[in-house]
Amino acid sequence: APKEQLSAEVVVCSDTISKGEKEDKAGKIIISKLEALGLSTDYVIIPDEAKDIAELVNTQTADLLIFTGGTGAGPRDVTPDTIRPLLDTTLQGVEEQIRSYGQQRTPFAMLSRSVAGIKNGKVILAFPGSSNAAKECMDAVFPHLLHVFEVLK
Ligand code: MTE
Ligand code: CU1
Repeated sequence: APKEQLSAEVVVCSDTISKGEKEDKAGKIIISKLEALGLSTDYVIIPDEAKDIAELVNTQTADLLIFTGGTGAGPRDVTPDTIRPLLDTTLQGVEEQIRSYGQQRTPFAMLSRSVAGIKNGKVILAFPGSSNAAKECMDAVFPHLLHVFEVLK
């Protein structure tokens, strides 16, 4: 039987982009890659605020929720710290894949605290905010990550 279309929500976490001081590139790259894979997509920009991030994780209805930004080591980088305690399961191998793929391309990838896990049967990812890093993280895990939806049914 033909599979139902999977849905994704892309969340850009950035104080500067949410204030309109900078243009989003990473979120748009993620969207275009997801659409090329046949997913339906939605898009939102939020500041680097734990409250906004947690609300999205807790009320998530799309099959896949991808955050971009706030994974670094700065004082406003709260995306991983907020998401991780809310997850039901960590997809540790997916995190390892993101890190090894990145580190084969730039040693700076060691500074990302990317997250992959499951919450209420939905897949949650947190990628870095630079457009090149977001592109690399997408290439690292897709299309093979989509197999998780066969397992989650
Ligand atoms: N991961 C990949 N694959 N490629 C990259 O170029 N850049 C890193 C890292 N992860 C990078 C990467 C850099 S320079 C930083 S500072 C961290 O992600 C954190 O990014 P963020 O704070 O924008 O989320
Ligand atoms: Cu950096």
